[in-house]
Amino acid sequence: MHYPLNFMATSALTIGGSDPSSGAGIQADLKAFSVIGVHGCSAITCVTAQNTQKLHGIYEIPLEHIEKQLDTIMEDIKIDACKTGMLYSPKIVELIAEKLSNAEFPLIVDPVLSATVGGELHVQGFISALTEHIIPNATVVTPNIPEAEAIVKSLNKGFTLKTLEDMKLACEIIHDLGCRYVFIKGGHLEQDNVLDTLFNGKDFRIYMSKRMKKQIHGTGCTHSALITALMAEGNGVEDAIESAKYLISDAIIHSQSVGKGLDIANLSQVSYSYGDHDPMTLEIEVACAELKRILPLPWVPEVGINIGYAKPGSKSINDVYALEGRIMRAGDRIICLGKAKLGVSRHISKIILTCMAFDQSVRSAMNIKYVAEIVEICEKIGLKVGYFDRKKEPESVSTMEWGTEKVIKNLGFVPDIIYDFGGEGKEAMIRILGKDPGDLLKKLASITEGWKSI
Ligand code: PXL
Repeated sequence: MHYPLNFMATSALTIGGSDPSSGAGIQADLKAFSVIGVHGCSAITCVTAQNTQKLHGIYEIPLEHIEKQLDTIMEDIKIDACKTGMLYSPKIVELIAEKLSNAEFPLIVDPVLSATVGGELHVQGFISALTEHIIPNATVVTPNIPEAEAIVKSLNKGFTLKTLEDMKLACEIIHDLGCRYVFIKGGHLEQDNVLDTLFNGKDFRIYMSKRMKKQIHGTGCTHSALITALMAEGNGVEDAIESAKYLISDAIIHSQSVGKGLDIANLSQVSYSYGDHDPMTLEIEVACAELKRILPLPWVPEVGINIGYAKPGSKSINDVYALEGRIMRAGDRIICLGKAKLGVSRHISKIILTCMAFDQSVRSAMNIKYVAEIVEICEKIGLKVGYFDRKKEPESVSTMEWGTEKVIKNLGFVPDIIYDFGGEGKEAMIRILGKDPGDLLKKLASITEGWKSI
C-alpha cells in the first residue's frame, strides 16, 4: 500500500500570552486546537503570572525574540490559520502586523484587553494600534461586549452596548476598519438568552444560545481558538462559528474547578460530533454536569445512573435519548461515560414510556441508589412518592414496566419518585421522574438541600 509521502498535518498558530493556570491564553488555545485535531503552534508575546483568582504580573517577551519565534515557525511549518490574543503593547501589535502582512491564511483577531480574573492585559495606546494595524487585515474579529465598547470608543464613536441594535451598530463601525467579518459575543448583555452577532459587511447573522452560568475563565480564548482551528480545517467563517458555538457551550457545561477561584472552560468531555448536536442531548449533558456537582457519592448505585429523555409522543425505546454509557462512581469522583443517544437504554426508557402512557408530560427519568433518608426527605419536602415490591412481581414481565405501572395505578397519578427495595441480585433503587432533565435536576437539588439540613 502507498501512502502519500508529502502529507502535512493541518496546523494553526496562536500568537498571545501565556497563562500558567492553563485556563486562558495560548495554553487554552492549544487545547482547543487539539480537540479539533489540528496541530497547534504558538508564539508567546508575554508570560503572565496568574491563577484562577488573580493576575500577579506580566513579563513582556523582547520584540526580537517574538520575531524570532514567528520567523522560526513560519519558515518551517505551513500555517493554515492564525489567531492573535494578548498582544499587550503598540510595539508588539506593529511587529505582528508586519509579520502577518503577506499571510495567505485566515487571521482571527481576539482583541484581548483584560484578564477574566481581573487586571489589564494591555498598556496605553494598544487599542489604537490594534485598530490601525491588525484589525484591517483580519478575517474575523471576535470582541466581547466590553472589548467592542473599547474599540468603538477609541474611534471616538463610543457608546454603551445594551441591545442587539447596539451590537449591530458596533459591528458596522468595526467592520469599517477593513476586516472581513465582525463577530460580537453578547454574553455580557443582561438578557435571558445569549445573542452573538456576526456581520460580513452586508448581512447580520444572530446566534442565540442558552445563558449558562457564572463567569468562566478562558471562554473567550477557547472560543476564538475553536473558530481558528475549524477554519484551518477549511471551514468557512459561518460554518466555523456555528460549530464553535456548540463546542464552547460544551466547554462551559463541563467547566471545571481547578483552583480556589473561577472555574475554567473544559473541552475534554467534548465528542467532536459538532455536526449533529441536538438540543435534547444537550439537556441531558447539562444535567450530567450538574449532577456531578451536586450528587453525594454514596447515592451513586453500583450499576450506575442513567438519565433518559423521550421525544414528545414517544412509542418505543428508539424515541428515547439516554446515555450510551452510564454515570459511575470512580473512587471519589463521579464520571459520565458516553454521550446521549437514541435507543441505547432499555431500562430507563421503559420507565419513561410507562409514565407517558398515563401522562404525556412526564418524559424524563433518572435512577439513584435507594437510601432510606432520601425517601424521608422527599416526603418531607412535598415530593410525591410511590413504592413497589419486587417480590410481588409476576413471572416473565418487565420489572420496570410492571413496577412503574403498579405505582401509577395505585396512586392514580405519576409521582415524582418511585422506589423499591431491590431483590435477588438487584440493587434497591430510587427513580426521579419529571418533564425534562432540568426538572429532574431541580428535584434532585431540592433533595440534596434537604439532606444537608438534616
Ligand atoms: O481571555 C483572554 C486572555 C488572553 N490571554 C491571556 C489571558 C486571558 C484572560 O484571562 O490571561 C494570557
